[in-house]
Amino acid sequence: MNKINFKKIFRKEKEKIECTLKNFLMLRCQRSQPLMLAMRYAVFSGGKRLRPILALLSAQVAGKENKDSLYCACAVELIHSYSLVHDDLPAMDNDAFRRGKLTVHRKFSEHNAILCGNALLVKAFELLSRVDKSKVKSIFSEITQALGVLGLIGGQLQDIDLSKKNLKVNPSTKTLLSISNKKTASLFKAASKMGAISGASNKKKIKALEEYGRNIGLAFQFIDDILDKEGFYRLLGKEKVVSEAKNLIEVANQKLKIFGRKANRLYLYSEYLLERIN
Ligand code: GRG
Repeated sequence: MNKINFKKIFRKEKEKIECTLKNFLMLRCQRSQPLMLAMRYAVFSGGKRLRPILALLSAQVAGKENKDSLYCACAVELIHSYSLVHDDLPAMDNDAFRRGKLTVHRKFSEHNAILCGNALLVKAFELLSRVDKSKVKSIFSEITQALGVLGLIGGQLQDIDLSKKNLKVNPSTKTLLSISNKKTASLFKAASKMGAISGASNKKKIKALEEYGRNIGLAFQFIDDILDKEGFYRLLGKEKVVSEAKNLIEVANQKLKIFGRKANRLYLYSEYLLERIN
């Protein structure tokens, strides 16, 4: 499979995700209310959809993609969108722009942004509640772990504490790793594991894809830091961070060995992430 094919695959997966999200966020009766507009603005403003694509590819590699895979993929993207809306708030990063556009609180006001984030999280769980009875429990368990104090919420708090202290001290690699594992890698890990659970019931396959997601998620953060000249980039310098990202991607790819050629799409996904810095 070559790069052109992968672009095609990527586009196809993205279309499925856009279509499901659009249908799901078409709240007919209240279409023009500021809250609904804010929710759609948050979700449809040019995100790359990396996490839901990972969920769908994981389902395909583990076994077979189905309706549940799409629910998991879209729920993860709604949660990602929620986390960005709240991350931008004045009490957090206080950002005016995201993806080149005004942040949700700047465009729709702060209270709408807070409620928009909350509503997106609730919507994500509404989608997940549609998953088949036999899988819904393990999927809920995975996503709640990823979001809790040992995941996104804990990582966000650690990050805020750090930025307050940062004027005086530089973070250690250990602290940055802990934040990145919680804030970023945990949602990638949840995406690949939930996708895998939706597509198969073989524990070994699910574990391998969970490990792939965790490593690729951390690699994504290293790469993001290089692009933004922040975090690991500032701490370790470009050369070291590129080399660490490559190592992590290598480790992630090793986890795919058990799938043989069926994992080709995920090898290309790994390559795609790395290409962002080339
Ligand atoms: C979700 C329960 C819950 C709590 C939220 C606010 C918060 C707690 C966490 C913040 C997490 C955060 C902002 C992590 C940053 C991760 C990151 C590098 C995002 C950028 O990802 P891309 O490049 O984004 O995939 P696009 O724009 O493509 O969607």
